[in-house]
Amino acid sequence: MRVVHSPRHALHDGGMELHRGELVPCFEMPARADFILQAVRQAGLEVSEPQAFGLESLWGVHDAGFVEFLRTAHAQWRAIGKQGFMLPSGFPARGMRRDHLPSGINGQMGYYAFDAGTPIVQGTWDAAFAAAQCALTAAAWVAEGERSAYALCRPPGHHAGHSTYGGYCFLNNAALAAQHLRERGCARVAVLDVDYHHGNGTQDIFWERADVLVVSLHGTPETEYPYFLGYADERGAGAGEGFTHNFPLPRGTTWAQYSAALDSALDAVARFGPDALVVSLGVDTYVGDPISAFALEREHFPLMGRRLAQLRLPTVFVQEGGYAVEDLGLNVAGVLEGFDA
Ligand code: Q9C
Ligand code: ZN
Repeated sequence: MRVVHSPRHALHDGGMELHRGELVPCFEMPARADFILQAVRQAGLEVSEPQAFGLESLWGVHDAGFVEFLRTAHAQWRAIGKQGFMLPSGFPARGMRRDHLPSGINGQMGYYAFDAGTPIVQGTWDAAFAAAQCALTAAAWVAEGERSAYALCRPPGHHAGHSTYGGYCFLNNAALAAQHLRERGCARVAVLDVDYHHGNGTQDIFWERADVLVVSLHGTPETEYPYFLGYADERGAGAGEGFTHNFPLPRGTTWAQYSAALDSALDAVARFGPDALVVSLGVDTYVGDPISAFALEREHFPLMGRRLAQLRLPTVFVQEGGYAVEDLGLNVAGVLEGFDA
């Protein structure tokens, strides 16, 4: 399978997040992509740079005002004399003006963000836009007849909604891939999200749509990020009712338990009868992950890839999370090699 990746990911660097009461460098760091790149090259996969898609390629998934905010946020921050990374410090909660966009940059951050762990730095927009182009390029390859492709995206995307960012995500790379496939002849597209965290952004984007199925397996939001979405009773609304499926699993979930839930998730995908599959590939389900609590071991990732291949669908893999940086490459390559085996 071919790999698409942009070195521009490295422009998103230098941000800090609040972790257990301390400001620490983000777990989502440039070295993640370096380790993955090394492992996929080691596995003999060919790596290319993305094609150029314009800003308008984002409109099918994201709100134009939100995109404009992301594109100009750091320049606005510098315009008020600030430097370094930007984090929001106030959010519109119950009883507040949720639909009013303040004119100042701090209020705008709180309006569009849903956590204080997703810093924007000077290079964030360029890196996030390059990651989106990687996902669109992988989708284009599959639309043109490739059996599968892997978009090595960084920053990740599945927490980013129609007009929201958070969870280290700015633009929803997997949703962009799914929308691209829809526009290139696939009548039905399934997104399967195996990242440890619920893909709340992808769910938000396709919530009322019957043409894109969203299936996510993840740590239960009762105790795990993003806490406020990803419960089993969320099934879509309007035309999209029944086209969202969530499989929340407890901390400590082992491969035996995970594998049973994966079977149910794959059944839901197969019943939908899609023309193509997008996999939101987070490997933060790994036992060694520093911010997650499942117990998957290295040998389980090729088994996961094998099971995904058994759907016999044209498949776009999009990189999401995974923070055990030194083991990340082998775990990702394990899924891809299991798929190709
Ligand atoms: N200080 C993805 O895996 N922060 N995002 C957790 C740690 C949010 C993870 C708290 C984790 C988001 C793409
Ligand atoms: Zn994750």
